[in-house]
Amino acid sequence: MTSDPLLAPTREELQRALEARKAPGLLALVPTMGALHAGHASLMRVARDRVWDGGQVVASVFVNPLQFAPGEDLDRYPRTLDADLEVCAREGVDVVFAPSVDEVYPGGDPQVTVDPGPLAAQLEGASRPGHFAGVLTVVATLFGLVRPDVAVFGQKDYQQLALVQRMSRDLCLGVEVVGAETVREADGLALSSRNRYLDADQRRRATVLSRALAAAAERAPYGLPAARWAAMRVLDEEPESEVGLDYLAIRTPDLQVVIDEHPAEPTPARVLIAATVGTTRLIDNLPLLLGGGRAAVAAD
Ligand code: PAJ
Repeated sequence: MTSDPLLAPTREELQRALEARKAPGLLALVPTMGALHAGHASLMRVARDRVWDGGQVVASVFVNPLQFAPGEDLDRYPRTLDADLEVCAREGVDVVFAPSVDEVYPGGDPQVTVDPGPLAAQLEGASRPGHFAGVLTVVATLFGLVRPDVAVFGQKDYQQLALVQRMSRDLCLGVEVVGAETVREADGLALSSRNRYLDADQRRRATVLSRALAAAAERAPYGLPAARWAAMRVLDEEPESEVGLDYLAIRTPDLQVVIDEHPAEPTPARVLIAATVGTTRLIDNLPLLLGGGRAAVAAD
């Protein structure tokens, strides 16, 4: 049923590919930096389901220099286009936009960029200044080039998802931003292109992130301190020399508000974690229902 996607390395070829396959249905975009894994593939399936038969799915594969700080892994970030095209073909992607840096930023770094606002200075942004300005600038550029109706992002990068949703809303870009569930290894580790930097010992320890989040989610009905304490107990089992906690945060689902009181009613929230395992920085998050006590647990 599936055929090979059209590969478009330039803006012109992208436009031609979109024209050639012009369909009456919706157009969905899945932006990626390549090195595609089952997490990315799941986004393509969500996109396919969202546009259904009449529509088309575009995936972009572009390692965006603007979102990497000096000293980060821009140079060693894995580039695996042939394997990526196979994943896209399997998932029924219609067009793969895989441009060079010059193609996306023809005049060098853009003069006008997206200011991602106050949320971008917090959580991930606190240790990666400029990161979200780079992300939102390339996402806005991709939205301009592809003009999708729908764009699919992973909940794995929850703050990125929240900021892209906010950008589309605040700047009236007209793109529906859909968040897809995190795909995990059997032991709970969230799939990430950066997991390949972990050696065997670090790979074993890396499950501490998802275990800490699961512990927090399990204790969340008993309130904020119980949730935090449960997560910290899991983290404390790992030596600080091997696992360095950056943050463990509990916020409202839109990430705008830090929750610091025990809610009387069961209240949806998000728990987010960032930690460095060896030299690799990993992030993860889970939804949780905070407060409500034993009744909330029993009702589950
Ligand atoms: P990248 O890290 O390649 O991720 C592309 C998309 O895949 C993101 O929306 C991310 O949240 C999602 N993703 C990654 N791991 C996932 C997992 N385990 N389960 C579900 N989805 C997962 O995020 C970026 O690229 C870039 O910042 C980008 C948005 C492309 C802008 O350059």
